[in-house]
Amino acid sequence: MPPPLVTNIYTADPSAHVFNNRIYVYPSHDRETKIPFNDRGDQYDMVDYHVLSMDRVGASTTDHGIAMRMEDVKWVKKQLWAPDCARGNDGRFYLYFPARDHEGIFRIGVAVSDKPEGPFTPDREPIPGSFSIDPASFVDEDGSSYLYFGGIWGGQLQCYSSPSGGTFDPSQDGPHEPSGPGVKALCPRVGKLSADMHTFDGPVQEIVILDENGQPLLADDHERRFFEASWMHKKDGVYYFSYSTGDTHFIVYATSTSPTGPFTYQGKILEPVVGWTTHHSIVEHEGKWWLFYHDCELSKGVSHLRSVKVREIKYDEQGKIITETP
Ligand code: FUB
Repeated sequence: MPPPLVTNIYTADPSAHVFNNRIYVYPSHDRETKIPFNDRGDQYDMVDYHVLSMDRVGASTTDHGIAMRMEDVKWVKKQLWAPDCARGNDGRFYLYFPARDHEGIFRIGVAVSDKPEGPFTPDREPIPGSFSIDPASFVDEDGSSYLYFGGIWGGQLQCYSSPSGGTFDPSQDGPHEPSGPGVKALCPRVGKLSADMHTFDGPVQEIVILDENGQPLLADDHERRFFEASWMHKKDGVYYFSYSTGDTHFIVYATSTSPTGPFTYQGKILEPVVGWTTHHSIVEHEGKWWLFYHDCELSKGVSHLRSVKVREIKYDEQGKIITETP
């Protein structure tokens, strides 16, 4: 059983990247609260971010301390959820983070630093046209940058009237999602980032995830449909989009020849961990591929007190990821 990367704080939702040949991990910083548990996720009430880093997997992990505080982001009311970081073509580092605004609606913000470990200075407003949760950045080999995002239930994706957002229906906030025979699943969103990394370069699009027959995944297919925790990595020219299935607790993936899809469902990466949520990232370092993920073993199963871990993943000769069992 891998140990947590750090035990001085609870950490979750790890987004790992290699910058300057060092692994940097951008996690949520879980904390104890007295907020009652519910299916909106109110108990996940985080107020700052820490950045972790290490020379390589197995080496000691550095906790760089607080990289950004909620109180420094004027548009945020509460709940700093799963972040990610990208290096822009200008060499600066852009932290993307979701949080509820003063109307209780999740938006995605961006904050900037000259160093991968921060501290990060937030923009005054969220990214125009952003909504929902769990931003995951991806910089392609040609320098194009993308932000994948979205989450259902507490992540509010089901509240929106159109793929690019549209109107917000607050009555759908919480554990709601489409259902019924033949009804398509809600899908994550992707937006191309502008050259300055602060805005979307055009409207965001829905990512289509198809089954083995080329049909969109259905809403009632809870073992495969998208719930939250988007991640993108590219290996041997193939785009691997991975995500959590939420209430069935799997990390699964789909592949495409394009960063914007359509993607075809391929299988599971990680079986359920201890705890309700599961959230991950995949990164290559020193010739191996690493799965960063979290579980609740250290807190003995308290769902909002999670710890980030890492393990190697392997691919078969066809490029399929071999499923990991915690
Ligand atoms: O950490 C808060 C939320 O829990 C994340 O945004 C989700 O992905 C889930 O891990």
